Amino acid sequence: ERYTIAILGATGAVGRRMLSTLERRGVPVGDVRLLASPRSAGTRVSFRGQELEVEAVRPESFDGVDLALFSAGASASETWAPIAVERGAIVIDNSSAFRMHDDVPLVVPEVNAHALRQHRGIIANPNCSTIQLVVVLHALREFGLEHVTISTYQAVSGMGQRAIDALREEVRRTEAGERDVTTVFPVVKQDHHVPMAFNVIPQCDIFLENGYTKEEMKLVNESRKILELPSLRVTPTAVRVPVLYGHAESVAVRFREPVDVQQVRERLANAENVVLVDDLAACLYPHPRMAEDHGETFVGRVRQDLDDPRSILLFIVADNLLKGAAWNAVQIAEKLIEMAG
Ligand code: A2P
Ligand code: 11C
Repeated sequence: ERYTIAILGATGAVGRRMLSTLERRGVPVGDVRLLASPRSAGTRVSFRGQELEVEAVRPESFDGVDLALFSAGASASETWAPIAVERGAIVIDNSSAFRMHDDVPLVVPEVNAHALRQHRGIIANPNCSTIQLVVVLHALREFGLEHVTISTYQAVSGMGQRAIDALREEVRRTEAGERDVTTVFPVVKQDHHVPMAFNVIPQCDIFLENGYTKEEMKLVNESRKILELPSLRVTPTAVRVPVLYGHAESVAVRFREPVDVQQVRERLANAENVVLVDDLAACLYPHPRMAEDHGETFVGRVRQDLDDPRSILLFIVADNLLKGAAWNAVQIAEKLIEMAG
């Protein structure tokens, strides 16, 4: 059997990778429909040696579609997901629109593939910084997770294609001698902009009333839902850095009992789709350029807290557009196909 697949947001940073990931993987793809806004209708994109044309999304776009992968932002998902489901498609949604809904599974296949059985047409793909965190936490859950303290170093591609272009422009203009170069950071739609080139910005997405950013609260709430640990303590700080691809995270995990660092390393070395890179003699540790174009989550700098035998420090890196978005969505599609077969 071949599946008809639609990609909404096909011209975006994640949408393009959804298509290239489908191309590389063994998903039995029949017809592919590339959908976006009227702005980019007519754009040509190649898939398995063919030129496909991007269409402006309309309700009929979803007729006959088996799986619809969405990555066009939360408001497009709110509009189009119910229509796609009504027309018979299963939606795998990369936006934040439905993630915290009780009847929507929020899935990282290595962690909670079982939740897929409960879906009612929509499955949510988690936030990028959350996915790579829970892949690693899940591997260590047998030690008793109690408290996770995390600081992120997030690539600009998390904000979409426009931010990738904007960082390159800021670098060019700064190198040309312009001062105070700003474009779209930290939030495109916000009036106040801060230079991103040669800088670090402790704001990802908008601030909420509690003084945390939306990105920080996604780390808290989505991790609890995926791990099914509603009272897990998570203390987040999300930071944007001038990196194009790959989010990094400095994480301290406190367990319920004292843990042995060697046992932690062994668990990580054997965890599904985790690569332990931790050879200090060779100065080997994960970094974003290492993770670029890979589907795995990389972890290193594994060490014991200096004073607390219950805490372990880690450095976690993954390609935010792949494991953080497109690849995780395609993994969900593969699981659904496997479950149907
Ligand atoms: P378009 O190229 O027509 O603007 P990114 O995350 O890289 O910014 O990409 C966002 C993707 O979502 C693009 O493919 C964009 O298409 C698409 N998109 C944004 N808003 C809508 C919308 N209202 N309806 C359909 N597609 C949308
Ligand atoms: C970022 N994590 O790096 C964001 C992008 O909820 O899917 C993804 C936002 C989301 O800016």
